[in-house]
Amino acid sequence: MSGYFSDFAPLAYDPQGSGPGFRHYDPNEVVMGKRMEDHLRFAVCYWHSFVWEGGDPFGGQTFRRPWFPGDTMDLAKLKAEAAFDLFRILGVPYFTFHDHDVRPEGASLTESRRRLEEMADLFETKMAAGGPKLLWGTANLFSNRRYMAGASTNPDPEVFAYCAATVRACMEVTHRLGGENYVLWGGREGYETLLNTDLTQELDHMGRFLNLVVEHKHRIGFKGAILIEPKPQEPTKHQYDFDVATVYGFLKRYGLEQEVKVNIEQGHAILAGHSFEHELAMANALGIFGSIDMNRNDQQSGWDTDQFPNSVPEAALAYYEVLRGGGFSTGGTNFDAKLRRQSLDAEDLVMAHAEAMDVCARGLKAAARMLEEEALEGPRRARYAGWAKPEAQAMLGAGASLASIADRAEAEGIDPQPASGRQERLEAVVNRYV
Ligand code: XUL
Ligand code: CO
Repeated sequence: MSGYFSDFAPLAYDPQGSGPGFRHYDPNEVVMGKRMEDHLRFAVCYWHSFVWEGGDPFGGQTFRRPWFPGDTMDLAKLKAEAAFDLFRILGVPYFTFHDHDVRPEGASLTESRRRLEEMADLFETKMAAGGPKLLWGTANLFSNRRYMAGASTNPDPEVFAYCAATVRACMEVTHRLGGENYVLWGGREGYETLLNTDLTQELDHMGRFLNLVVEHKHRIGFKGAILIEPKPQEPTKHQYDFDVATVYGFLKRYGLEQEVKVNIEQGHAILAGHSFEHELAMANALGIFGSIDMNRNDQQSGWDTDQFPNSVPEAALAYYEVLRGGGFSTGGTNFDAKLRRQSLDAEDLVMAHAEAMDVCARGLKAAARMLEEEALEGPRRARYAGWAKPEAQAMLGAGASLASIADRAEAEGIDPQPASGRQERLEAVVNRYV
């Protein structure tokens, strides 16, 4: 126990209460035949909650935490105590971390690995004593200046090798801790200017690196999913993992579409000019849906603001796509979310998560009702009903050709009649549920 959250007992489902607790998230409530906890699979991230100091481009640290600056192993252990205290108070089933969040970097690669392993020993004890499980681990290949020009896409091959050592250490610790996924977010995998960039070479290096990661996964017997997290820009001007469709094209090109899935973040979808539900639906359509980072952007800022989810309609449309695709398997709902820099207190950390969990619970329940009552699926099916007819199916079959279809169309003198898409009425249907 760190003492940092000593004002808080574990939060309970307390629908009528006014103190700290959940108003809508009851982990045991059964929704579409499954406990809510098992649907949502909440995870708290280590980095924004325990590492971020509250800085912005105009000013530095606003938060004061007893474990800052976290640059010794003793402070890293104090931070871990606080992190596991918060996990216990929230009752979340999972957490997520970067290597960089949990241990100070050592003087050499070997020392960095040993420090990570030492922290994993502590995590193992805490996890065995009823702590949360690991949703995913990941390596920070973007903060240190060595990654300034890229990680696996760096023009310097020594950086590629450094990344291999870092990712191996982090994958192996993730495996040891029973992690259910391993995430790669290409924070510096992109370019600032085409004037100095060999795009072809950088993409090939990234494809090779990801193949090496997948090979290593199989070599060590890691059964979790490897996930890429798309983002269009920030920190680089153009990131290679721009959005779900771009990642799919990349995976196909490097023969990895059966091996790698995506971790989709709401804020990254917004930056890419998409809605969150678009990215989720696209991943389901392409068969690469893995997990979600449930943090939104300010719609006006054009920047990755990583806010806690606070809109029930947005959450409902997101979980609608998750449920429509069959729900999470190895994935879950990770709050890659940070407090606003004026939210200084331990209470802010606790309640931001608790209220976000309530928003997700409301969204999930609304989504489940829309699905169960076929509020959208009925009209959707009706819209495509013509495709159930044998002559329609025949056009998609191997026996059809453009000419055979054209001949039939002319012979029958077909004259298609447009039907209403009923968009406003469907929007009104959604509003009845949220
Ligand atoms: C950055 C981001 C990362 C990844 C993990 O925008 O989302 O925190 O989730 O590296
Ligand atoms: Co993220």
